[in-house]
Amino acid sequence: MIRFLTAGESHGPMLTAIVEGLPAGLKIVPEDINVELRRRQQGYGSGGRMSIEHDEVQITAGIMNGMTTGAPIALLVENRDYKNWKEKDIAPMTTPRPGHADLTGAIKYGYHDLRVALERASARETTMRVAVGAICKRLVAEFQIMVGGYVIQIGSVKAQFSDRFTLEDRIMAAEGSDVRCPDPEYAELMHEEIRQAIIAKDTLGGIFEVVALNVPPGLGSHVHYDRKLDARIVAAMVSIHAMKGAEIGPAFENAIKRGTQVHDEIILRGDSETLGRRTNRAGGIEGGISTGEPIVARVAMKPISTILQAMQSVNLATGEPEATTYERSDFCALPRAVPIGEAMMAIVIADALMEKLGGDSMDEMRPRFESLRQARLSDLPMDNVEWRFGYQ
Ligand code: EPS
Repeated sequence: MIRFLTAGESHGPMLTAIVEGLPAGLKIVPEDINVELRRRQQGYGSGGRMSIEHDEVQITAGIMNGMTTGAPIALLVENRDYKNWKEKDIAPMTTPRPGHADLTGAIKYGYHDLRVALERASARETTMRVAVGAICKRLVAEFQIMVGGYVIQIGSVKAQFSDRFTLEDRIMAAEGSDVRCPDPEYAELMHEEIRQAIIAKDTLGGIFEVVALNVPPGLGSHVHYDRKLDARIVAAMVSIHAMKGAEIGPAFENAIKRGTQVHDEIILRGDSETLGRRTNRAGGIEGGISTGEPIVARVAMKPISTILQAMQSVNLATGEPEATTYERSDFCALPRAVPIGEAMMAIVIADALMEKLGGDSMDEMRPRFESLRQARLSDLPMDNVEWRFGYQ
């Protein structure tokens, strides 16, 4: 339903996105997008580039007087660093960095200078994902759906949160942390972990969680692989630069437990009418369909592959073994990765919501949202004698 494309290179003149499929009548002002762009630029462990860029969006199509028209929305963010690079006469890069797209990009496209691959493979591209995600966040917020995230692990420092620390409170608390970790004690340990990595001229990865709250039950589907909401979320997360794994809920922890210790028991709430769950180890999705519980995705980011220290490689021009040379980069991008994960979650949820509700305008979507079937006994008629299982 919602399609988007991004274009642009890391040090080219600008980044562009076009997003299509949003309804008419959604209020959007540039500040809605700029807030998210700023969040993506903050965090301890960044390299020098973030002091050059001050990302600000220009909306060039699809929004009139602060309201979506239903037409494709075009967005543009300038690269301030472009002016520093356009005059530069940079020697071709011929020694690929392990872990980056330098070598694989060159094998695939036949580049003679590895810089051509890295310019597009750079995580600078995520600026536009965050811009598109900001619009999708606005859309889902109209239906009280909130998307947020926080860091749970950096390097070897793994935060443990009490169950009493609600997801909403974690999201709020993370906002005040320069490592985007909601617990100040763990945040300090993570900060120190990054500081030590910087001293050691190395990089760090980690794990963050992205959550979507107040998602109605019934988004996604069990009927086909490409309609499953969990599959769509995992694919969206792993499509982000340096993200190598994603799970819905504590999937890998669940894998080593018994079924009775994993599945979320179904209960009747106090009104004896609404169905609920005692726990949410399924991460808000069963059978590829949202349950109505919070959707929780955990995402694993590898350490950034541009490293101050040299790593063994081969100079493709000379054919000789050669160590990599340093390129400016971030040391740890976990804090900055969270808003990107949120953007991808918002895009998937907005897409699934549009699919469920249909409609060309917000006015059409609202009453349809109100009439969605809920996890209530009265919404689950089991009394139709004609509509039964059978293969006749
Ligand atoms: C990146 C390398 C660095 C990062 C960049 C991603 O850029 P530069 O080579 O200009 O120092 O700062 O990320 C961004 C520019 C950004 O906006 O996030 C890379 O190679 O992936």
